Amino acid sequence: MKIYNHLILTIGAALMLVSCGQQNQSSNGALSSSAAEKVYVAPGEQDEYYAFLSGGYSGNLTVYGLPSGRMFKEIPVFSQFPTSGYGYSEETVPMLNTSHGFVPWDDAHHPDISQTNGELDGRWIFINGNNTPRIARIDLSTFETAEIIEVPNSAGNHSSSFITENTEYVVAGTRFSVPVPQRDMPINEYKGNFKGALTFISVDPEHGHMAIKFQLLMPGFNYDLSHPGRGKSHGWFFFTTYNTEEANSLLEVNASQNDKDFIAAINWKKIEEYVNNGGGTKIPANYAHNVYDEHSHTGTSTMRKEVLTVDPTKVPGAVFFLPTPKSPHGCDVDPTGQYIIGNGKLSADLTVHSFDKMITAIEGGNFDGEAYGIPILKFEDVLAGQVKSGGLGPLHTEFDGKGNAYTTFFISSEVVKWQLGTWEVIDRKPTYYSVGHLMIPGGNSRKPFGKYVVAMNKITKDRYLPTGPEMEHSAQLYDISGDKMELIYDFPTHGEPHYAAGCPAELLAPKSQKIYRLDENRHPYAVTSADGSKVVRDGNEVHVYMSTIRSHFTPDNIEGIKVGDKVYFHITNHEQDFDVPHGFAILGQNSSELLVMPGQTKTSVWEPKDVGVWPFYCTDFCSALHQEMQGYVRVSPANSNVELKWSLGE
Ligand code: CUK
Ligand code: CUA
Repeated sequence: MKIYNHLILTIGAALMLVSCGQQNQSSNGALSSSAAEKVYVAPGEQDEYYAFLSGGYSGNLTVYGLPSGRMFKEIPVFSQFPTSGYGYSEETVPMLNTSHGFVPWDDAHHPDISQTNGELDGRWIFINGNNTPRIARIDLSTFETAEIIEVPNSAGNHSSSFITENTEYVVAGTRFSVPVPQRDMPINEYKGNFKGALTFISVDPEHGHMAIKFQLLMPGFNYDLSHPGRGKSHGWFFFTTYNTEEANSLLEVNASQNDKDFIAAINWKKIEEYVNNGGGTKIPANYAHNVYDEHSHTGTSTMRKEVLTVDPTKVPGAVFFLPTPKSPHGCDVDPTGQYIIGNGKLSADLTVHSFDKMITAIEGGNFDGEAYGIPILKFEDVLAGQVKSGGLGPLHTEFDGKGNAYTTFFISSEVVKWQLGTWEVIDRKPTYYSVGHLMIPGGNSRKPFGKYVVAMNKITKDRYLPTGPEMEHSAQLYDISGDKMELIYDFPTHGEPHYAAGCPAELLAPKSQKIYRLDENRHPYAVTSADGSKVVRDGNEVHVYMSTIRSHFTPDNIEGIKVGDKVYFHITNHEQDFDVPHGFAILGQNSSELLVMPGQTKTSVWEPKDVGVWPFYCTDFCSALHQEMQGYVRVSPANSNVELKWSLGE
C-alpha cells in the first residue's frame, strides 16, 4: 500500500513537471520531464545521500534518504523517546541530566557533521539544544547519542553547533545575553551589564569527547547564527548579531533601530594561543557532562564546576565587528572561505563580506570606532558585494561547490540561486511555503555535493492531506545539477526542521554497525551466557538479570516479589543477528518499554503497587512465536514469606 501511494505521488509529480518541463525544454535538457525517475528509488534499492534533519521542538534528529525523502530513523537526542526507551531506561536517564535536574526535552536546531581538512569525515554529527543550553554528539556508526555537554552562562544556545574544519571545536553561541554569572538584578539594567557567551568546546580527535576550552564573554547582543572560516579563513569564526541596541523589551521595534548590526569575526586560533599561555579567568560554574559508553551500554553524568572565560578586549587582534544590515540571521561562509554572507532579515539585499578585505582593513588599523572596546571595521572596507533584490526576508545560504550560492527567502517563499563574485541572480524557484533553512549535502564544508538542495519550509497548508489543525512541516527537494533548479519532490518532516546536514551514503553505510558484540558487553548487570540469568534481592531492591533470545525470556516466571519492592529488570539481548531487537514491557511500568538491540543490555525499573500476578512481554514482533514471548511476575504482600525464585520451562 505504501509503495502504491508512493507511485501515485511520484507519477503525479511527474505529470505536473511534464507540463512545466515543456515550457522550459531548452534549459532543462532531455530529462526535464523525468522528475519521477529522479526521485524514485525502486524497492530494494538504496538512496544516494543521507540527510539529517533537526527536529526543532521534537528535540531529536531525523534521518532521511535522498532523493527518495524516505525517513529511516529518528535519533533521540534531547527528548525522551519511548520507541527505544531512550531517556526512560536507567542507562540513558543520565544523558538528560543538567544543572537544572532531569530535562527530558529541548529544541534542537543545527546539525553539523564532523570534518577533516574541511571535508565531511562522517564520524560524528553534532546538534544543539537551544532551551537548556546543550550540545550533543551522535556517533555515526551506531546512530546513537554518545555525549551531551551542557553550556553554562549561555541562554538560548542558537548560534550552534557548528564545527571548525578539522573538528578542533564545536562552537556554541548564546542567543540571549544574560547576567554572567547569573544573579538577581533588575531586567532594565540589561544594557552594558548582560553578556553574550561564545563557547568553544574542544573535540578529542580520537574519541570525540567534548570539553569546554573557553568562553568568550562578548557584549550583550543576541548572537543568532555562526559558521566557521575554512580554507584561507580557517582559524576564524563568524557570528551574526542582532539587538545591538541592547533592548530588553518589545524587541520587534526596539531591536530594529540600528541601520546595521554586526557580524562578529573571532580569531579563535589567537584566543586558543592566549588561553594555552595561561590567559583567561576561571570562574565557578555548574554544568553537566554526560557520556554514553558503548561497551557498558551506560551513560554517566558528571557535574563540572569551573569554566575558563576570556574578555575579548584582553586579546588584541582577536575580535572585530563587521557592520551588516539589518538584523542579520544566517551567517554563511562559502567553500573557499573567502566570502561571509550575512542575510539581513529586514534588508532587501544580501551583504557579502570579503575575508581578504577584512584582513587588509584590520592590518590598516582603520576602524569606524568601537563597541565595548571591540574595533568596528568600516562597512565599505570589508564589503565584497551585494546581491540586489534577491527577494524578501533572506535567511540562510548554502553552496554547490560550483561557484553558486542558494539563499532562502522566508517572506517571498523562494530559493534564489546567485553567483559568487558577480552577485548576479541566476534563478529563483518558489517554495511551499515560507522556507527557513536549506541544505546541500556538504554545503557547509570545502567540498559540497551540489546535486540536490532540500528546502525546509515552515508552513505546509495544502501540500498534504489535512490532518486537523496540526500539519507536519514540508520539505522540498530540488535538482540543482543543471543551470536551473528543478523542484522534483515534496516530503513531510517531523518536528520543525531548522538546519540539516547531508552526506553521500557511501561515507556512512559501509561502517554502520549491525550488532553490539555480546562478548564485548561490559554492562555490570549483563547476562552474557545462557545460564547466567538470576534474581538477586538486596533489601527491597530486586535485580533481575534477564536474557532474551527468539522466542523467550530467561527467566519467564518470577515469584517472591513483594509490594514495596523496587524491581530492576536488566535485559540482555542474546541475539547476534542484524536487526533482531527484543522489547520488554510490564503492566503498570511507570516508564516506557525498552527496545534492546542485539548484544545490548538495558534496564527498566518497576515498583509494583498491588499484589497479583503481572505479565510482561516482548514489544517487538521478533519471530513467528513473538506472541509467545511473555512471562509472569508474582507480587505478594509486603510481609509475605513467599520465597524468591525464578524459572524457565518448569
Ligand atoms: S534558525 Cu530556524 S529558520 Cu534556528 Cu537556524 Cu533560521
Ligand atoms: Cu522478542 Cu518479540
